[in-house]
Amino acid sequence: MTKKKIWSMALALMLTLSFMGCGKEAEPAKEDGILLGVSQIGSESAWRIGNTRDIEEQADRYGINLMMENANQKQENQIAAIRRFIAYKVDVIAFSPIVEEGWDNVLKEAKDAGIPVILVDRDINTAKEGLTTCLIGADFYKEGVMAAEYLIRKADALEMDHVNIVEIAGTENSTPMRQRQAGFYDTIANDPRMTVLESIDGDFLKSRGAECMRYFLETYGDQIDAVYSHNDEMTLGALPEIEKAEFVPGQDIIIISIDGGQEAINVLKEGKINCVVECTPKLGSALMETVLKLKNGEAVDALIHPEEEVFSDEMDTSTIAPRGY
Ligand code: GYE
Repeated sequence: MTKKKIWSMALALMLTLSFMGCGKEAEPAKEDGILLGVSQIGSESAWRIGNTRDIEEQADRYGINLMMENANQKQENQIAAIRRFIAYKVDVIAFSPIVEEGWDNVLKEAKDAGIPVILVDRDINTAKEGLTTCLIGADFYKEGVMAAEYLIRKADALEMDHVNIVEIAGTENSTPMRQRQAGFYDTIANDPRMTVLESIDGDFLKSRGAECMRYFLETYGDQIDAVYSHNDEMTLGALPEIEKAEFVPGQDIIIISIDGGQEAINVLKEGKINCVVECTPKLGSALMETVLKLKNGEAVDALIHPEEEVFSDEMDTSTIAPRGY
């Protein structure tokens, strides 16, 4: 082999390797000795389970030691977990507040102990300044807007002159419930065809989604044109009830969901759900980056929203990539 040929082969190999590297996420440097305490809400949905898994995987990837506690849907368990993290002197605390109110005392304790707190996924409502450092989570208001915009387009396409909506809402007083509702209501307010017949708290649970839907069907029967459900689990609970009542979901009743987990996307592909607004649970790497910055005394962004899209029967659903949750 000539020298020239060896050089050109080596060059080709280097180029191939560098291109192969392009598609991969760069591995972060492993940290040593950082302890992060995370209080997770529970395991109510595929979203939540995916979020827990992502935080565990990313902590591992960054070499951050994780103390993760599952509060089983109870605020008092989250408060107790945060108190344990303070007693344990973790470096940083992160938590997804189940509801917005009632955190001032425990967060003041964290502040007095000099431990920075990151809000993950959901926000809090407080009059006190400086209890938390930042929020890493979805723009729920925008999700509500996108859900309503889809419904308006669908009503146009079907030439409907009025649309009666029933709403299965997420956990009362939680940020996604409040903002998904506000974004949706503000957007349909401009369209005189739209009426919300009733909204009920389905607590983001499949069983509650089924109960709410049974009640709606008994109360409003064939008046219902559309279901707006704040998460996939409640939607998946509602669909069999609609079928039992002999309506065809996706045809007789327009179904709109939020999250975009694999199971809901499969049902979208079958045509029983019309639209799923994405809410990504993959907040782990942004969380770990923020933990490192706080540990190093660097400034952090007050608000980090991931990019999200809409999946619907307006598109070729066969092109939707596997969702991973
Ligand atoms: O939509 C739902 C859940 O806070 C964004 O919580 C999250 C919501 C999500 O369990 O499925």
